[in-house]
Amino acid sequence: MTITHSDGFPVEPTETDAFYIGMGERYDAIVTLGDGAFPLVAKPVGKASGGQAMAVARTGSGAAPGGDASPRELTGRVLIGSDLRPAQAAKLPSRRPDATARLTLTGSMQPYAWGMNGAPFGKNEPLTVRAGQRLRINATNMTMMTHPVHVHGHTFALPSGLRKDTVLMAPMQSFAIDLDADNEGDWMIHCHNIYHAEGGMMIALEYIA
Ligand SMILES: [Cu+2]
Repeated sequence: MTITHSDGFPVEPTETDAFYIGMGERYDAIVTLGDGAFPLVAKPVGKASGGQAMAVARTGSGAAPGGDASPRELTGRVLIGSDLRPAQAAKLPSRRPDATARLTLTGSMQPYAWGMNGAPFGKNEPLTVRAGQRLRINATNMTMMTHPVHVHGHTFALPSGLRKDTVLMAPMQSFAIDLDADNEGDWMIHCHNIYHAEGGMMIALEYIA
């Protein structure tokens, strides 16, 4: 398949066998099918059990694949979305950041407690920005799990220029994300695994005068 868009923004079309998608991420893919009935399968990452989701794409006659079909592509080239390259039209205009903020993902399964910047939502300090600023958020995942980080009200650019609104952060991974503060209000930044967000992995982004 060929990935053409990430979170609605065009990317340099990229061929892959499969891709890793986090909660809240969206990808557009072009799939070229032969003649028959084919399984489209999603499996959880890092779980020995838990089953799989499957759809059948049919272009011709023949028996449908069974519910346990496991296409070999799932163990082929598996794309991580943040490795995609942006299409030119998706890039933010080049600009130095006016302000920076720190965003650290913290917490663990034992005890089951998640936070941002060292405390759960409600006890952590909101990030702040002024209208019109380019804000650079230096994000670090200090946990041993992967978290899909989602920003409300804005989209952001990774250092590659890739434009997204939700990005998977691997354990101990860091990167800067840049956003233009062009949507005044109070917004949430949260892990898109909602059970983590409900456990405290959220922080506010507030506009100040
Ligand atoms: Cu999470």
